[in-house]
Formats: sequence, C-alpha cells, structure tokens
Amino acid sequence: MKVARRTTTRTNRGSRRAVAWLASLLCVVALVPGTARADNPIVQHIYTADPAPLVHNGRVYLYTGHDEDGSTYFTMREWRVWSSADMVNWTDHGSPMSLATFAWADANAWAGQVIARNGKFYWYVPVRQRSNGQMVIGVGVADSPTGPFRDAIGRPLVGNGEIDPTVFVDDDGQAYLYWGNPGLWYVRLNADMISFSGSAARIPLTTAGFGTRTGNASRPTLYEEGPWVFKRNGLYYNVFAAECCSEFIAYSTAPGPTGPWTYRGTIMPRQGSSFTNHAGVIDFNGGSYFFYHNGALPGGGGYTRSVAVEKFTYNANGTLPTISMSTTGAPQVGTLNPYVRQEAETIAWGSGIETEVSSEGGMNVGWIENGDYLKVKGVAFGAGATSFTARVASATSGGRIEVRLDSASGPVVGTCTVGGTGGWQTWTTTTCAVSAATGTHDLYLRFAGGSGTLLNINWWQFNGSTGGGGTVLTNGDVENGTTGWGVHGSGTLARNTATAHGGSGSLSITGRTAAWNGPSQDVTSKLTNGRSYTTSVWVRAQSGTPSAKATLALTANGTTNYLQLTPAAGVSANGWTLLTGTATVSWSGTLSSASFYVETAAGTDGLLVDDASFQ
Ligand code: FUB
Repeated sequence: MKVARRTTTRTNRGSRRAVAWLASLLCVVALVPGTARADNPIVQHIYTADPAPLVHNGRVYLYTGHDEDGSTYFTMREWRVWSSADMVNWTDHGSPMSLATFAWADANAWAGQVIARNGKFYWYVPVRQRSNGQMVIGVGVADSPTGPFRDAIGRPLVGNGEIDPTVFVDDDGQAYLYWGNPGLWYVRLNADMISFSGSAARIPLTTAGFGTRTGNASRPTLYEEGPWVFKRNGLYYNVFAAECCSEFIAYSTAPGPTGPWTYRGTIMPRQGSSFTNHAGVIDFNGGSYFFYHNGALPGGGGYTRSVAVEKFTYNANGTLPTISMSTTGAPQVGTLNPYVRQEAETIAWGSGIETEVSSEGGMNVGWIENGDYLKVKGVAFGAGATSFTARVASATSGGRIEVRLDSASGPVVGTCTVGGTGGWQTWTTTTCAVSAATGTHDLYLRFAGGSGTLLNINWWQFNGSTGGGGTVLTNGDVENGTTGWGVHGSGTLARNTATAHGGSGSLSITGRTAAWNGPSQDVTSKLTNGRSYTTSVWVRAQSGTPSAKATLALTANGTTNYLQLTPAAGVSANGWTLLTGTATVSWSGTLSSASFYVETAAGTDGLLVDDASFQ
C-alpha cells in the first residue's frame, strides 16, 4: 500500500519538481547580496489558502484550506494546521479535519476560523450540504489546537447558502459568529460555542459602512466575503475581502460587535495572481501580523493559492496601514534552539520535499530526492555544535544529509549517512560529527544520493560541547527516561508518555510539598563564570494554573544565591507554555553546587516539563 501510494504521488511529482526547481531559482535570486531571502509564502510543499491564525500558549496556530495541485476550481477537500513560535519556521501538523469529518457534507472545504474556549478548540467552516447542495456552516471541536477535530453536533450549525465564518468572543463573554457572501450575517453563539440564541441577523451593507462599489447594482458596497472580526482597544474591526474580482482587503470599524460599521479603506491593495484574497489578523509577542493569500508559488494562481504573512504596526489612532505583499515575510521572533529535538517538518523553506503522517506521531518529511533541501531559519548554535542526530528511514538504499549553513550551497559542517532501513516508516537514528557551527545561522539540510527517493526524516537535534554552545542539560527532551533529572526539594519524578511537547515523553513531577520544589539537574561542573546562558523549557501544569519559572541555585563559599533564569509565566493543564530567558551566571569564590530547576511562584501543583535547554 505504501509503495502504491508513493507511486501514485510520484506521478504528480513532475509538476511538483518543476515547482521546486522554480522555487529554488527564486531563492537563488533572493540570495544576491543586499536582497532579502524569500520566506513568503509560508508553506511551499502544498498550496494553502484562507489563513486563520490563532495565538495559543506562546505559539501561532495557522489554519488553512488546501488547494489541490492543478486545480481549476476551489476544489478543496481538507483543512490543514501549521504552527510557529517565531513566525518564520512553521511546523506542519497535517490535516486534522476534512470533508469526511462532516458525514452530511460532500464538497467545498472553504474558509473557516478556530477559536479556543472551554478548554476546547472550535473550528467553524463552510461546506456544501449533501442533501440540498447548499453552503452551510459546520463546527468541528478538538481538545488540542492541532486536533484531531470531530463534528461537534452532527449537522450544520447554521446555514443560508452563504460562506466564510469568523468567530469572536467579546469581553463580556458573548460570542458572535459572522459569515456571508453576498450578505453579511451574524448569530449570538451560546457559551457552549455549538448552539446559538435567536436567529441569524443581517448586518446592513450600507455604503457608509462598507464603501461604495460602482457598476454592480446587486452589490452596491465593497463587501464581498471573508470577514475577520476582532476587537482592539475597545474598537471593533471587520477586515474583509472587497470587490471581487480581483479582490483587495479592506476594513470597517464599529463601536459595538453588531455595528454600526464605518468604512475605513484599503489595507492590502489588489496584488498578485490570485483573484481572491482572504485575511486574518493577530497580535503575537508584542507585534501585529497580517495573514493573506496570493498565487506566489510557481504554478500558483486563483485556484492554487499560498498563504503569506506581513508584520505591521497600527497607526496611533487605531487605523491600519496599507500593507503590501512581500516575499520577505515577517521577521523572526527570537531564534530556534538546535539543542532540543526539532521536528523535520518545522521549515522556513522546503525545496522538493513533501510531508506525510509519521508512524512515530506527527508528520515526517518524505519524497526526498538528490538536491532537495530544508531551510530552518535563525538557528542559534552558540559557542558550537559537536554532532548532529537525525531520525531517518529509507525503503531504498538511503543517501546523505549534508548539514550546511547560510544557503543550500553554503559550507558543509557535517554529513550524515543514511542506509536502507527496510521501510519508509522503519525508523533509526543516525549521528555525525559537526564542526564550525557557531553563532546564529540559517540551517540547510541538503539531501544527496543517487536517483529516486532517498530517505525520510522525522526529527533532528544537535549536541554541543559541555559548557560550550550546546545545552548543559542531559536528556532535556526527556526521550531517555528520567536520566539526568533529579528533584529540587520533594517530589516524585516519572516519564509521562501520554502528554509530550515533542517526541514521545515528558517529565512528570508530582507530590511537591513547596513552591520551590521541582525537577532539577546538577550543572555544577558545566558552568562558566560570567557567561550568559539562555534557558528554554516547555512546562504544563497537571492541575491548577500556577505561575512557573526556571531558576538556578548557585552555592559558592557557603552562600547560596538564586538566579531567576526565565520570567514567571502562567501554566495550565490545557497546553504547553514556553519559559524562556537569558541571564548571566556568575559567582564569587569557589562554586560548590549549581542546580537548574523548574519551580512555581506558589502552590504545589504537579508539573510536566519537556524540551529543556540551558545553553
Ligand atoms: O477558498 C474558497 C473561497 O475562496 C473562500 O471561502 C473565500 O474566502 C475565497 O478565498
């Protein structure tokens, strides 16, 4: 079955290879000194459309549609999820919801939006109802932002032949679902988010509210479709696709969630080769981001679209600036830590590759051929990596992974050999030495070998010299039992395989009897006096909503000092929170003990810890 599927997919690869070649060419052009490197569109291995971003627990989750290769209509059968902590490296979470989720729907997996509430994630989508061929709004629900999503109610939530739901919860807890093309409608959702009170109301499409369109008597305003409603500083915004075709993105504002709306003008002018556009707007990590789609990938157009993102700043009076499409995209937030396990499908730019569901959980990168590569942006090697490890599989005779810096033809700092493993999902681990990987670089994993498909890669991780650029923690990703970990104070350690941030396990601590108790590592012999260390650790509560932080207890000349390594941040049982910070470690006299640990500001709730690095 595996072979058959590969053969089938490979039939499509002629065009995909052309896409990859042209994409590579775009990158080469972009590598001319002084020009920015292309990081838009966000995804290169499939066509994506209708972005709906959601900020949750320190990550941006991006929900999109999936335009099929070679489409000549909006032939869309599934939705896809991506996520990023830095706005440039995006993890492919596959397709946790499709038309098959809704037994009563038969086509048109079009533009939706996800919202978090009640410890769950609700995904509102337009689909075609099989029984009458009418477009209606369905709702999926999941316990995690990456799904899997199930049909929440087994029937359409609401429907009148119109499309493009957006959802918004006001400060008073009242939720609103808006949708519409050609009209603009809303209902008040109940707190369960899967039912509503009253009936659908029509928002008056006045020219004062939505601008003036000329030459179309049945559509006198600019409003077309794709509303995106949110509130900022007490003002309600409706960002929408205007005046098909081609569409531009415009917006209106209102003093309340149902209006009256005032037209405010264009945000993104008509650009590119897609005749639709569709926006999603968020604030993340102190910045504001505008997601949209265009036809920028090779082979792209109105039915083969791609999602992109730009960073922007609101004007002082709350209006939005004009935003242009770019190939540069948003700047990176922070850097990527190579000393914790990174999924291979966390990619800034992929050339020639595809992804698939991995037998080890999540996705893996596959269909890798000679010359294909993955770019991971802004990787912080610090003082130096010494080795590279990758989880790989190959049903053929494998190939090589060239670890390169700065470009696909940049310096090779290590080469790992991958042999045949007997199957595309028969995984093994390969490690090779790395030298001269210091500081922060774009990392390129370039694949080399003979003809045909070479290998699959599921995840990778660098190791650093102790006390050097690499993490000073042992088993920070908790993939090797509880090795290396102890307890600061009281508590019971265990490896939790039910809930992991990455990989297959996390570190559980229960039975804490004081707030300062937590999982710890002895790092006494690994520290350099006066050096700056960056901490990165994912934490989740097993109960309650405590505030967690990472701390270093340093004992020198009989005196213990406590260095706060990360700001305290609220953690809950609903998801993972990244604690991160940089601090200079110094002491006077002779260091007799140094303990890295995670604690809480108060309380004794159990914690889960994963993907920890201190480097
Ligand atoms: O992707 C299908 C449709 O195209 C969406 O529902 C509209 O917003 C437009 O982007």
